Amino acid sequence: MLKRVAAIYDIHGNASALEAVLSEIQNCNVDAIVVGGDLAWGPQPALVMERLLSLRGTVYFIRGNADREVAGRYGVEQGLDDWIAEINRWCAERLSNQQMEFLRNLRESLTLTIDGLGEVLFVHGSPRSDEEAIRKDTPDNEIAPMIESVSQGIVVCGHTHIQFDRTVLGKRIVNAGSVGLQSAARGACWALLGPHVELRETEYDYQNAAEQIRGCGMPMADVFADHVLNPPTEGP
Ligand SMILES: [Mn+2]
Repeated sequence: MLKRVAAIYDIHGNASALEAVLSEIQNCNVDAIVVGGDLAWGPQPALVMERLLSLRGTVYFIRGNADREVAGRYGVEQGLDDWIAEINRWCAERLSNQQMEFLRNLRESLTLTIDGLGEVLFVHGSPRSDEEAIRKDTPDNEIAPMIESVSQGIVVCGHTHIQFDRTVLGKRIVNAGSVGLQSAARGACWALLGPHVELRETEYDYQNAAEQIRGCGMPMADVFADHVLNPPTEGP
């Protein structure tokens, strides 16, 4: 039984946001960290992968759609939009073979038993897909088929980059939000689990992060930098 677990989702290659969250987690006395997918796709892919893979302690990783897309070198032929494919290619070129292999072998989901919460299922999008969105306002009847085969009492997800904590048909669904590409929040968002569910938002130096992002060489880096400085109110 784990006492406390940090869930960090959708880092999206934002090394400054990741660093801020990791240092806050250091003060939270956690037994484990769950990295909820969409790690590298973004402005600082190699830096973020190096940092994540050098973490000490118990760290679990699950796969996001963007990890699958980067690791598989997806392009427009696989259905990606032009600009997503361009960034995808740029990210894949920056990762080592070992980092690409790591992304390729990620598991899709994970179950942990956490003090005060019981069995918690971690997924990226929904329990049946790494790219299916569950939002704060997704109608219960649309969520029902996504969770019908879930036995765990709590589902932790991400992918839509906005935090929430709601109960649908007796199942608690927690969206951890996004560490690196958050919407409807300024800081880096994540969740602290056990014995309660705490939705957290960690401040970081947005100006400095935006400058680093502008200088990273990624296609559309300015758009990412502007996102950090002025997060949109709507998620992707
Ligand atoms: Mn995603």
